[in-house]
Amino acid sequence: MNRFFTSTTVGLLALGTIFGSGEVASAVSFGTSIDGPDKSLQKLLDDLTVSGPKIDTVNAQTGFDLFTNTATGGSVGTFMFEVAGFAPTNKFGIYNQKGEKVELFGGINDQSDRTTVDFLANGDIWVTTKGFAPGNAPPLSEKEYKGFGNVFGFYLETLRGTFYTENSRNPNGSQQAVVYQGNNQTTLQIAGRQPGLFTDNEFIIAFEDLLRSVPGGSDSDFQDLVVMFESIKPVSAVAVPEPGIATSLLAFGLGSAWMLKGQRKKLES
Ligand SMILES: [Ca+2]
Ligand SMILES: [Ca+2]
Ligand SMILES: [Ca+2]
Repeated sequence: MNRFFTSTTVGLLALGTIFGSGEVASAVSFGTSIDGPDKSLQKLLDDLTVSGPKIDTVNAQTGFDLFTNTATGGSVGTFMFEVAGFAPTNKFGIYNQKGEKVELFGGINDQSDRTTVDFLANGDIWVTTKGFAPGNAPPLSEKEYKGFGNVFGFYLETLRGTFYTENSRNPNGSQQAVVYQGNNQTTLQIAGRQPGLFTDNEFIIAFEDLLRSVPGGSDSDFQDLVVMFESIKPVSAVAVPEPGIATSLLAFGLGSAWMLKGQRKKLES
């Protein structure tokens, strides 16, 4: 391996570290919710805020799209809310890198319902789900999934298709979810639950259920199905990068590739 190839690899690896799955994350623009002007994701999260700074739905977007478990080897998810005509049929779950989906909440589930995922050493996972008031309160269910592993993203399944936290898996690379990380400052109270501090191992996953890349096809309100998940850690993808860093790394990568091309020509001639 010559040094030109090495520098190209380093440059591209650095880019990969910044952008995770290789896509450039940027803050998404919200549209006006068809559910009403007082039903924006910002307003709905403000309504759950007991104390501390409000969650800034625009500037606090993280760009995280893949996660793994933390030391407990288990995670809890709480259904926060869903404001969508498709709510009774929308489903929420996790998927692995092979694209295998595991449903955590079905159409019957709604606010305050809970799911747990146990990540076992052999790669199997156990999922238990229980409903609580308000809204529907379906009974406890439990299921085992073989060989799922412990690196996963989140999906929203609708009657028209499935959307993923990784934009690259969505039609036209459309961004269909925004993700917020706990700030250790804001106290939130989910309907039916005790209030508590939004800690930094907790994440809010907020989905839009209409494909946004179709002009006029989506209201981009991102409150169609919203879940908080805890005891998870982002993998590879990191927060929205500073444009300067991204540009200089891209320049470094391209520059290295250009040098590599020159080196190849030299060898051929
Ligand atoms: Ca909605
Ligand atoms: Ca419920
Ligand atoms: Ca929507």
